Amino acid sequence: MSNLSKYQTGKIPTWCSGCGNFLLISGLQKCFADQNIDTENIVAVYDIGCAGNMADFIHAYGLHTLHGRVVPVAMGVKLYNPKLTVLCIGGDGGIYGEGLNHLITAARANIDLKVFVSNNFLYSLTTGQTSPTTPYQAKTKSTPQGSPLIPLRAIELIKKVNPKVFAKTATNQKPKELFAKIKQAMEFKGFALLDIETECVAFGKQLKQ
Ligand SMILES: Cc1ncc(C[n+]2csc(CCOP(=O)(O)OP(=O)(O)O)c2C)c(N)n1
Ligand code: SF4
Ligand SMILES: [Mg+2]
Repeated sequence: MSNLSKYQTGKIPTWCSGCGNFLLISGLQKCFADQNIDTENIVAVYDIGCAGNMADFIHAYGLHTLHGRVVPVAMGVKLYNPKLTVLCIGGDGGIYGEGLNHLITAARANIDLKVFVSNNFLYSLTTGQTSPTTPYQAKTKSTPQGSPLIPLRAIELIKKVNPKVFAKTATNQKPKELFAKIKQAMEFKGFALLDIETECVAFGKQLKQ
């Protein structure tokens, strides 16, 4: 078994061909392999949504939680056993929408969680409704005349909440840089949020109309 395949379940991901989540999972598995983390010491906590479906594809301990509740569940795991490497994986809808208060709480307390947000600017699993990061006036299934809201700038918000934490943006357009930032987030001692901007190939086109 190669060092990398140790972190793979062998299940074929159900994401659309070209989905940015393929790059995120590859970056995470490569980072686990480079750091040679034992699968039994990783607990990945997943939100609900396309990104959250990564639960089936990473071989480690995993908890597939409720929409927006990934951070408090992960906090509980980390506080109970601080030796574990605890990750949160989810989308912009779950982590910046229903779960935003939890994200702020974890950042304020600088809980040592690694939060990876697959930010596709939409609720994708539910077929393309507006999320907190949908660009102003962009059309979505739930805002056919354009989103009337100013998008949330999560990285700026989290930095204001606690300037000591790691909070950075990455993009799927630059895979090498993305992999480097995943590594930085994983190595950071304390709360880390990596916002990964990505295009949903199934529903993202409507944002550009
Ligand atoms: C409490 C709760 N609210 C709403 C839903 C319905 N729901 C499932 S996935 C989803 C949107 C997911 O969007 P996001 O978190 O951005 O993930 P993506 O699918 O875009 O990766 C919603 C609203 C749910 N399952 N549970
Ligand atoms: S709907 Fe979008 S986010 Fe979901 S799997 Fe397809 S491309 Fe990825
Ligand atoms: Mg989303």
